[in-house]
Amino acid sequence: SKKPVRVAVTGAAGQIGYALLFRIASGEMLGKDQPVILQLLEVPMEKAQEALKGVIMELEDCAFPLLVGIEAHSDPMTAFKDTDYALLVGSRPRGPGMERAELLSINGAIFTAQGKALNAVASRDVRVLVVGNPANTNAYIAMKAAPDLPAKNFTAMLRLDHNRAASQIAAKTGKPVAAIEKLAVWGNHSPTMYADYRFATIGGESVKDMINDEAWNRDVFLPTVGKRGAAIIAARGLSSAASAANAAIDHMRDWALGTNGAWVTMGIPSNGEYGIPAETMFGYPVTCEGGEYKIVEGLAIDAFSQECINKTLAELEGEKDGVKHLL
Ligand code: NAX
Repeated sequence: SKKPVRVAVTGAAGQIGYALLFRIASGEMLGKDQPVILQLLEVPMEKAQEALKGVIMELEDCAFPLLVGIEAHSDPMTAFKDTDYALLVGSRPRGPGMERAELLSINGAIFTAQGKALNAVASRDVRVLVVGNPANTNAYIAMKAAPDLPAKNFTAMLRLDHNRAASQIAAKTGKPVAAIEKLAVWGNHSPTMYADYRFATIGGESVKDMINDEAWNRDVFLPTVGKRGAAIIAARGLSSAASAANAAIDHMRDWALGTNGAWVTMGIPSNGEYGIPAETMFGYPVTCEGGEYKIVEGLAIDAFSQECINKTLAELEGEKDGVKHLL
């Protein structure tokens, strides 16, 4: 049988953690033959640590055959020890009346500390996914704080946007969601992201031709996908959790086990592809194979798409600017 791998999850007692940990432990992320050790991080506050204990009791009570170890931590320097995968879910969400600069600086401190800890103690090959918002900029901060680790191993979650877009297209075309190929989401995990179905196909047929409605793309599809998080908060009174956890599982599973040629979206550090400045943590269409992702290159960018990409890039550059004093 396979050697266990270490999976660190931060914010483990939160909403997304509760929807995520049981699926990692059951083998949905890394495969039904891959034993895992969970290294769970929460803030040191007693309430959070108590809640984490409760989650661990439930994990134990599932008696998952693949779950061969569970650890509770309050310090990233121990939580990330030798970890092979790190899912950075915990962050400080924007509170009422909180200024953007304040949000960026609180999270800047969290992700600088976590990046440094990964740099110091994680596996040299650790694969990192940042879910906590602002996800792209938090991933960028962690990457910059971990100079001894490969920058390409730091990623941000755009997969929820990708899955939301796929689901809207399935509803519009009346086709099964699993039949949609070659979808892309560019940019920041925020309402500025650009979900792009110009290259998408269903059964070899162009989705753009099937829909054939530019006004729907601009006035319905993009705003629906962009504002989906807010719509869920309005309906549920809480932000998306199960769908976010599901997207995190999809992101890590595809990265680790491959996509067989299928396109998925990952937030990854740019090497200048599509004119995005190097190191920008940007959503790109990728394929994965052998534990590595590869950007889908050579796609034509028309004027409308360029405008959308410029807008989401400008937002990311603004966030980057807001944290540069921390790096
Ligand atoms: P919760 O508030 O339910 O849970 C967050 C947990 O993180 C809390 O238990 C908190 O104690 C812990 N935490 C905070 N700072 C920490 C730190 N420095 N180290 C360890 N743990 C820490 O939030 P939840 O609904 O689980 O959402 C978590 C994050 O995901 C939020 O930032 C949220 O904005 C973000 N999201 C990102 C999405 C994406 O697509 N990238 C979508 C869903 C979600 O909104």
